[in-house]
Amino acid sequence: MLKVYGFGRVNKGARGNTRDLRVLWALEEMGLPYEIVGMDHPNHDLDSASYRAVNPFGQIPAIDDDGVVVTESGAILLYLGRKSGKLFPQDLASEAQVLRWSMAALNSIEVPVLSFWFVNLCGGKGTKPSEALQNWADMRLKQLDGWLANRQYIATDDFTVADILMSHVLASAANQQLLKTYANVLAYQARCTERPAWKKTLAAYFERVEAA
Ligand SMILES: N[C@@H](CCC(=O)N[C@@H](CS)C(=O)NCC(=O)O)C(=O)O
Repeated sequence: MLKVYGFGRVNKGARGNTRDLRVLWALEEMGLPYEIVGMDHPNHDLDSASYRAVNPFGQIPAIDDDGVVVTESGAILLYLGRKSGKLFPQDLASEAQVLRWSMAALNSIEVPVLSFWFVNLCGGKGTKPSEALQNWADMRLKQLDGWLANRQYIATDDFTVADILMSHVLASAANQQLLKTYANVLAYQARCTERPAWKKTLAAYFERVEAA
């Protein structure tokens, strides 16, 4: 049985925003069976030698699919898409678009959004570095808004794993009030998160994961 290492207990600020949700959402969409290994973050479960053997970075998420260990949410989703044949196109040209937009989500968008969040968290709010990071994130989001003007989904005409990655990264941007003016991004984000599989995944997560 496919094992998903996700949070069982996590600090209340992170609860509902963690990257194991990307994997759980994909599995729900794909209808693949799995079991969750719930990790207690405040109890330092991620620092244990046994978990470091799974993920040397000591981070969530990770999967163990009958001995195939994969970490990094993007790599996991691409693996699951390939394995299930769902949310992942079969032709090379469309597959290239899914790879392209998965990378864009985790690199071109997540890096500035996360950097802005981190600098502010470390006391940098209102400083020049914070302002510069906000401008960087804003530039990428504006460009993304243009791309989404006539598109339902980010990579192909259908919903793919790239949409799970992009819409989850955009949720962090929304939490930092970075999305306000971008109508196409907002409509896209709503389109993705209105999906029953996302709602079911989030409800089950809140039922299961304890706040610390
Ligand atoms: N690049 C990784 C980042 C994973 C990551 O940052 N995970 C966070 C939770 S969302 C984590 O495990 N944080 C705990 C820690 O670093 O101690 C991915 O996309 O999977």
